[in-house]
Amino acid sequence: MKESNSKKGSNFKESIQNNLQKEIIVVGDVELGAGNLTDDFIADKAFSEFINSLTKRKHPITLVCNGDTFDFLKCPFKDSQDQLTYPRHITSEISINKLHLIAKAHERVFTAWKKFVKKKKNELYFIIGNHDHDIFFKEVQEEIKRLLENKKQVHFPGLRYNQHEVYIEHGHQYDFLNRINFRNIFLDYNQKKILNFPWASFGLMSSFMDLKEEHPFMERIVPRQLMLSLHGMVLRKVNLLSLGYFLKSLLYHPFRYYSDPTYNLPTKLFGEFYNRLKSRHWDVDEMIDIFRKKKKHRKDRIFVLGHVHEVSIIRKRKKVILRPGTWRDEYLLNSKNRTLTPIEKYYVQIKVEQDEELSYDVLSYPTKRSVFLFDDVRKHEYAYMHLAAQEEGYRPVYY
Ligand SMILES: [Mn+2]
Repeated sequence: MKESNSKKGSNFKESIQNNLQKEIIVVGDVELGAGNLTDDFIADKAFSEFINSLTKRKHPITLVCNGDTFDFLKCPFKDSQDQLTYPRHITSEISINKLHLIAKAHERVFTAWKKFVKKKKNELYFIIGNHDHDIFFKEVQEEIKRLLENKKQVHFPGLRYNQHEVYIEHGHQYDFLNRINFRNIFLDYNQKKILNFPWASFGLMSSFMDLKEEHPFMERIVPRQLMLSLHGMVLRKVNLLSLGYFLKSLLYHPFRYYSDPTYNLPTKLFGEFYNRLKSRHWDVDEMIDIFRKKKKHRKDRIFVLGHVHEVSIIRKRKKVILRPGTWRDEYLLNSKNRTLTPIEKYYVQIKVEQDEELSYDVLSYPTKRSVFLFDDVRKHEYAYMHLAAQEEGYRPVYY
């Protein structure tokens, strides 16, 4: 991907100003958390400056946050004794409690969004991803609007944005482990409405949060398999927890928690598991293929997907699939010299002309970060959590 030059961009903007109807900007997988050890977002300075730069542009801007904007899944809940816990039964009250922790930990971002929608020409969209299913609660949507002090220009279109032949979706519906049953978004539990998460998300919340707090940096490293191959202890813990959760889901939970619908046996999912094991079919890039097959007949021209944290432009005939990657803190591990290079932040830019003509690009938003050494980080994970936050100009709340 080519580096963008913001100066050049603004000249270009002025020269085509007359024809430009609006600009659609898409960011994905921002993953704002509570500012604790399970929160992987530290780019507050860069992200808020980026939003502020959009606010300053003269033409109308539609900013689409394409799912997993909020990391509700890994975000703790603060109980009445001020303890941080990870409950499994998520009511709208619990989601709003989490939202308040997120808004406090990332005030700069909320302030930037608030200023962005103060301009009447701008629109802000939040699409739902697998980390922010909590947005399905109308109460959560209302609370976000209240925090951003705007009712009219803050939108929650559900799973997708689809205007001007532009189709934007997070993409977890093409990932068999994380997709949701759209007909059963909520469950009834003790006369309360709670979120019905995919089996993998329930497992993450109830089994993996201790490990994440113990090794908060390791999960920021990709490729994950390579990281695990260099960190035997984390590999063993992940394997043990996964196997444990799998077996418990199968043999224990359905009986122990018979009346709790969040422990229902995911028979369909296990069927798919079994088929995949049999055919050794675990292609990582298959999401795009599934997406293509399902959306083949759509008339849209530009598709934007997130979820897998990849940056790419894939053209086929007159259509294009764009992926702007993630804004959370992530590192690429080099197997030869065992260095960790911070992954750059990207966004999708789509220009809609007066005659509905479209043009697009995937651009980087440059930040200054240094390269870490894997073996140092492995030894001093917490120290490097702080160092990374410091380099991004972020002050964590809880570590
Ligand atoms: Mn996702």
